[in-house]
Amino acid sequence: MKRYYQKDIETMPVEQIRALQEEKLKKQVKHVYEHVPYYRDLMDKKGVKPEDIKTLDDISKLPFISKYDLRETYPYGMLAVPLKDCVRIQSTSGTTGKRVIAYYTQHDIDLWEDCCARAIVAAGGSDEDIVQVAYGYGLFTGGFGLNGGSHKVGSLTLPMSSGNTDRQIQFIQDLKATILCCTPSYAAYIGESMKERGIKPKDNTLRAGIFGAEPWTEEMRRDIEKSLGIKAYDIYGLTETSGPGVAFECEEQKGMHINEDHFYAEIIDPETGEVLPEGQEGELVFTSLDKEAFPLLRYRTRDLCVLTREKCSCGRTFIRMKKPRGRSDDMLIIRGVNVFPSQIESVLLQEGYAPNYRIEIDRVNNTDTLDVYVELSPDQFTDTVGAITDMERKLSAAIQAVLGIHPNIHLVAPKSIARSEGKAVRVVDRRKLLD
Ligand code: DLL
Repeated sequence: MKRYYQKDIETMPVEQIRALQEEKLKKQVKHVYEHVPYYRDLMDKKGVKPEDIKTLDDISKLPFISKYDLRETYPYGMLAVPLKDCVRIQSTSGTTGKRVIAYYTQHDIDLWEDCCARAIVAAGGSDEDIVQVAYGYGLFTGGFGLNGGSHKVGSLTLPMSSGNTDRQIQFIQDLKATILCCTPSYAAYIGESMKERGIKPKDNTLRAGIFGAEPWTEEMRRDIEKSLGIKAYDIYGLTETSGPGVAFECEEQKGMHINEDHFYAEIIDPETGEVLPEGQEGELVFTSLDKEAFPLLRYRTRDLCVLTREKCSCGRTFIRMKKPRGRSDDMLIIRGVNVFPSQIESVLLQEGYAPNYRIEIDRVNNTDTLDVYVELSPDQFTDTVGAITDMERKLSAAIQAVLGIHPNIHLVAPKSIARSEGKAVRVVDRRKLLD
């Protein structure tokens, strides 16, 4: 039996979705123009007025918003309602500059939690489930977002937050959790830790996982599914649009359905800003159609991906986004070649290594160097130098075949690479320190 959280909306005919989006867009542009002086100035400079937005396609007349604008308006410059109407603030970690502060009215929280509830139901969740939320709680949106969604579904919610892996495993075992929500890297770590404790995948009650907040490959998905004995679903979102739940996977797992009644998605050429046709890869841009407090119009996410409207057999009509390849600013240019960390991750897992690795880039005598530190599992570990050198050579050739550049591979001892309980940091680019 197919299950939806809000069937009428999730399976709405495409023409109806577009009509709904058009209605909401017109209202939203007016709301922002009237209440956010910063965006009004941007629109005035472009010579566009709310009345000029008559159809969905007119959205291309509107100016983009980027992280730059959020920094310029920090902390309250994008607020579109009186502060007293807001009930919550969430924020990004601020590792790449000033934090982004997102504010929510109760209506905004409700729609955000609905989005997360849809994701949980799409992953097979119901009021019979026990949902262990091991995303961080606090300013990060992961914990509270999935927590709220789980409540709406009526599932028994375990607000674990991230970390304390022993306790995570104990709760999975003792309380018989059925759905685990955390980052994919933390899921891999929990799977590894269970194995170390002699808990076999069939010995735990988990049957699904809802993992996101960082890029992860199909190989990583299979690895986690095997180690935890579950089906692993992807979930996407960002603080600027509310948090997790902007898009989610259904049982088909062929891309994530974007909650189009709340978010209008575009793909643009990151260089020119031109809107690209469906199926072409580019930068994902979101417009929040009905958020009240922090309604960003045409927000440039810097995430690179592809949209498709191909019919999905789950019955949902929402457009799907493929797994994002990473942020445009995650792309490394090494000796003139574009490299995404996810390409390296795919090869490592295909070659039978666990997803414990660190990528280091440096510049020596004006030439970029690429070093990949890959951890051996206890089964792979050997202290025979010849055997290690052979394995390193083989892995190096496999990565070179994909990237076109030679990496220096360093196979390192089990447990020597730090595990992640949240978003994994796997790249150290020392060139940035030199610039
Ligand atoms: O990571 C919200 C979230 C929490 C999503 C829990 C999913 C689950 P931020 O910290 O603002 O918000 O980071 C947003 O993370 O622009 C992407 O680059 C990346 N990201 C999020 N989900 C995925 C995913 C949360 N499923 C940024 N695949 C986004 C790839 C993702 N990247």
